[in-house]
Amino acid sequence: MVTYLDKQPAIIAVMGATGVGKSSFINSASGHRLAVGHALDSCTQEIQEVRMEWGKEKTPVLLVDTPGFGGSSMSDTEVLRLIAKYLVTSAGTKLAGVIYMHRISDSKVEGGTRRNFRMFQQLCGSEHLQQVVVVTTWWDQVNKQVAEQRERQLRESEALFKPMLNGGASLVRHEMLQDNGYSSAQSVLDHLFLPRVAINVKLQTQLVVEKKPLPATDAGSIISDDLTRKAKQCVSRLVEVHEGLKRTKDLAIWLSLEAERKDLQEEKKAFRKQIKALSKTLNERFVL
Ligand SMILES: Nc1nc2c(ncn2[C@@H]2O[C@H](COP(=O)(O)OP(=O)(O)OP(=O)(O)O)[C@@H](O)[C@H]2O)c(=O)[nH]1
Ligand SMILES: [Mg+2]
Repeated sequence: MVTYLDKQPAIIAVMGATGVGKSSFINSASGHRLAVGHALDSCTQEIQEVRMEWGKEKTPVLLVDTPGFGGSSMSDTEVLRLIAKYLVTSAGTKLAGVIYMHRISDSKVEGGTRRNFRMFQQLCGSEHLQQVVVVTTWWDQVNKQVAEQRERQLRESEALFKPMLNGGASLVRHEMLQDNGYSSAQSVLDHLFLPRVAINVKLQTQLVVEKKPLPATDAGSIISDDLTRKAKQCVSRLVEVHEGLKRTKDLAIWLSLEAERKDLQEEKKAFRKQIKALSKTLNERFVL
């Protein structure tokens, strides 16, 4: 087991869907002023590193802010590529821990949220889960009883956090009401500093040791399978629309089908572009 040295910063990656509060959490923990989002659009578009010192021993820490999955201004492919590249180049060696943030104010855990979490699970793997903390945010926006009920569901659902928690991960709350969330953020970090070990996540092992291309890694294949499925759906709907255009004699129907055809062509182009971008990493060499 590798322990990190006092002089080397302990690297902690912060991940999660767009808008959950990753940059805000890093600001709370470190006193920095990273840009935070104002709209539904994703805010952070690059990997950002923030240095801070932790605890009485002033352990140097590098908090790594990542762009969120599920935003409209960056595709999941771009986000995963950035994270993958960081994990095998800049972070290079080992991580002190990984934080996954989830917004407790979301009334339903929908498909997109489940998918993001599945991707995160695949990125982490099932080893070293004691170095993973799932952090719930936005407690101030929900009635406490409702939020606690949701927290229980997150903890107990096999499709959500239960498998990771059983494997040793922690589920903790981050509340920003007092001292801009500073003490809450410090206690989140406590969960990662008690074991004092440094780890590689599964994505690093698959890219560096097993030399897999990104789309063939477990996290990459979630995106790649998803894109392929959506592209196929798009193509089969296009075939139906073409048939409809040939057959219809009704002008209003023809116009609406023609508008749909144009949209579908654009969608098809966008999926192809993303599939190409993900496969581009096939020829990339990630070097430690
Ligand atoms: N009410 C409330 N708002 C929060 C909380 N955490 C973050 N926010 C707000 O949510 C918005 C998005 O926060 P960010 O920190 O930019 O979220 P992010 O996860 O970094 O988002 P991306 O960079 O787009 O991935 C900002 O307006 C924050 O002020 C919270 O606990 N409660
Ligand atoms: Mg951000």
